[in-house]
Amino acid sequence: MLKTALTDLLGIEHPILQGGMAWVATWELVVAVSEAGGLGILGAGNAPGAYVREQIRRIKEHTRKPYGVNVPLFSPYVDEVVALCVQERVPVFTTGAGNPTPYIAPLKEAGTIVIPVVASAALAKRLERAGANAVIAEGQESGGHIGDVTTMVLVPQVVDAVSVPVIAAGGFADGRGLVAALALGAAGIQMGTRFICTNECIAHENYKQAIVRANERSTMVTGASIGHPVRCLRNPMAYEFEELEKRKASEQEIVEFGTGRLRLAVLEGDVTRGSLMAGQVAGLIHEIIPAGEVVRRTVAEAERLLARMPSFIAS
Ligand code: TUI
Repeated sequence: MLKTALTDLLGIEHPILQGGMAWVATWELVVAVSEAGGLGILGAGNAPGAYVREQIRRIKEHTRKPYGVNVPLFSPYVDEVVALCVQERVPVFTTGAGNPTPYIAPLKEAGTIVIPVVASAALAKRLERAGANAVIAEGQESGGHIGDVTTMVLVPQVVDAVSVPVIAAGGFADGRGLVAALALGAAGIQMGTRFICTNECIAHENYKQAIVRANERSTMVTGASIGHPVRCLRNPMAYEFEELEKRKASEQEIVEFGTGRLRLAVLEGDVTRGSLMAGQVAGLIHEIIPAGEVVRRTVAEAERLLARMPSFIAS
């Protein structure tokens, strides 16, 4: 067992969070991760409150363990989703892609632990002052919407900037990564891409297999020109997106081109026209296994490595 400030804060057994991925992180995955002793996080994405409420109902039916809900702050339904998470007394709330300051106080008053994703030490500091209980420092290796600093340099700088627990994200898929994160001063890790390739994840088999086939150079970033950089696997959709950006198509044209692409990949398995959001760590993922197995293997490997560490000190 690994005990950190994160396992203490959340009342979980292992310092592992499952990223709240839009369309991908549904109640099935959340329940599997939380039941295994990590923290499963529902991806609200751009979904309306009614969808999120139904998903929370399913989670509560299937587990008594802590779980979380994630909302990207560009969702048109943020206010409605925050309000229902307050009503439902959701244990943990994480945010992405923006500054969640206005939402922190109402959530905390309902007893919810608030953990924003940050891509800079400056925002981490501001959000600690605004009351965040912990922060997730996410590097540019991640899949989906990203910042521009790598995990390796972001995590220790966020650790130095705040006193709340820091969770490292971006580039993690196994126990080696967990040990590295702890060495950088983090209290745990969040994994996204690794959890897509699990039996409980509802993503289409084609999406999972595309990740299994990928190597460390298989991703690219689309959308940077419109201020919405998204890392995804290279495919015809991503190259066409890149062409639009190169010929300086209007923002409206680019947004219209990108809309609905994630759903196409996740639900329909369209690996040509869909956006296969994934992190650079895709190259480390070689098989589809149960989500609980991801949690158990990651912790077991980290424990083995940590036990070996003292042998590196020369006497
Ligand atoms: O949120 C994410 N990743 C996401 S959200 C998402 S949803 C979606 N996107 C496209 C189509 C359909 C659905 C996909 N991927 N990660 C968390 C994250 N947050 N990464 C980086 C940031 C971030 C960046 C800048 C957080 C704060 C920030 O601050 C800027 C500011 O506003 O101060």
